[in-house]
Amino acid sequence: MTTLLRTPALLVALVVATVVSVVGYGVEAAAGDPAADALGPGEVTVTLDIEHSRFSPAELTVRAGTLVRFVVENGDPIHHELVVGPPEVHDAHAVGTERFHPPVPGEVSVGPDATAMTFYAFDDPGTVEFACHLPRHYDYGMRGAVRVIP
Ligand SMILES: [Cu+2]
Repeated sequence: MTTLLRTPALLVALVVATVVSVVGYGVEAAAGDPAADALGPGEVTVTLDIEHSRFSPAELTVRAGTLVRFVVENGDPIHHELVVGPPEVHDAHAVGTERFHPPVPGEVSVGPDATAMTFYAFDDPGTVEFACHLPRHYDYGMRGAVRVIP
């Protein structure tokens, strides 16, 4: 098993398969323990699909101490971005004029029909918002939340 996990593509496939099965299970377990569908701790990969200016999934639960590798797959023919962080980060971007982002953890621009990636460490319990702050996208509903549980 250890040898197999050294193959990055296989590791990603395993993580994606795990996420899919966890999400599938989460529907049935929604009324139960919130920790049942939580990801982490450690490093996990989450694929965020963008379709019609919406993130999917729009809600995630991770355990404190999880480093999430966000793979953002933009299925729209327009630019989007993913900004993950505390309220002050979103406030700055909401009034900002940056259309493209340099590689800052938790912030990435993604072109039409393109895929981009960023990492974000969820260290403390709470709720961390993610969003696209291109003009009018946030108000349209292009946002989501990561619930961080102990
Ligand atoms: Cu957008």
